[in-house]
Amino acid sequence: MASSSLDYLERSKRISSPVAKELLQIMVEKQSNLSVAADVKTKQELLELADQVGPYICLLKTHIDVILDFDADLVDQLTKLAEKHRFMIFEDRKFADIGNTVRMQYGAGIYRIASWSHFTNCHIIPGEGIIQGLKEVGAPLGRGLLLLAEMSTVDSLANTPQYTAKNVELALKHSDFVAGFIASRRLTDESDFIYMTPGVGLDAKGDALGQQYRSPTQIITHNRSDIIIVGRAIYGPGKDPVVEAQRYQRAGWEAYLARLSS
Ligand code: BMP
Repeated sequence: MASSSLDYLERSKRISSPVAKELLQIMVEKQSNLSVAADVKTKQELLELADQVGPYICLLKTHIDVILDFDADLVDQLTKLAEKHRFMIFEDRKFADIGNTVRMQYGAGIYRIASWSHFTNCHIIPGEGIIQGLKEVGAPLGRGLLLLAEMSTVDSLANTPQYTAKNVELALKHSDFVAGFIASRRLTDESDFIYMTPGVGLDAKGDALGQQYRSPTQIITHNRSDIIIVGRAIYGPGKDPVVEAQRYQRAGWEAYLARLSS
């Protein structure tokens, strides 16, 4: 049976990646396939937003290099909030360099991403070495990698069959570290991976810089992705993050239930 026809609970028992397993368990417990893309600029804003939306999400996605006043205490507090509300953390670093360089960028520097982020991601532009470099740092810590097999923007160069297929090939080869994909749709049933999709919105159709938004129904029910990643639609101007997080949690879960019954 194709893994996308199984429910999240059944998949959590079978999937090989330990972080994907834990994430699927959290999704079932909280009835949430919502990840909030917390693209805010200060430590206080990030912690406040994480605390507000924490009860409704399975995963918090960060761009930690955007934070003006980053310090180690931010990571400690984020980790405490993740435990309090039971969500995981995904630093959307989009590594793209040679293996030797990403090894340093992932494990060291100011951010020491591998020490606190359950998931991170990379482009496979440099070839297999980027996965090998990240794996040397992340695998011993029990972390998981997501490959950017597609992007949500209107003219993304990643959305070509050959490039996406190469992502699948490398994920299958490194399934001891690759937990899943950033993509708009399920890409393979050969092995189970977790699929996360940004560019999701119920109201706007896009932004002025090429972003495109599709509905949770399109992404979860029809495209068989697993997690919707929602940013500005939750905390943008005039939005109440709690109300919107609840709304997207509901929409994402209903889309999942519709998939199971289809
Ligand atoms: P928003 O919902 O506000 O458009 O934010 C989308 C988030 O997802 C951003 O953090 C962006 O970096 C990320 N993202 C994306 O939009 N498209 C992709 O293809 C990959 C991403 O990581």
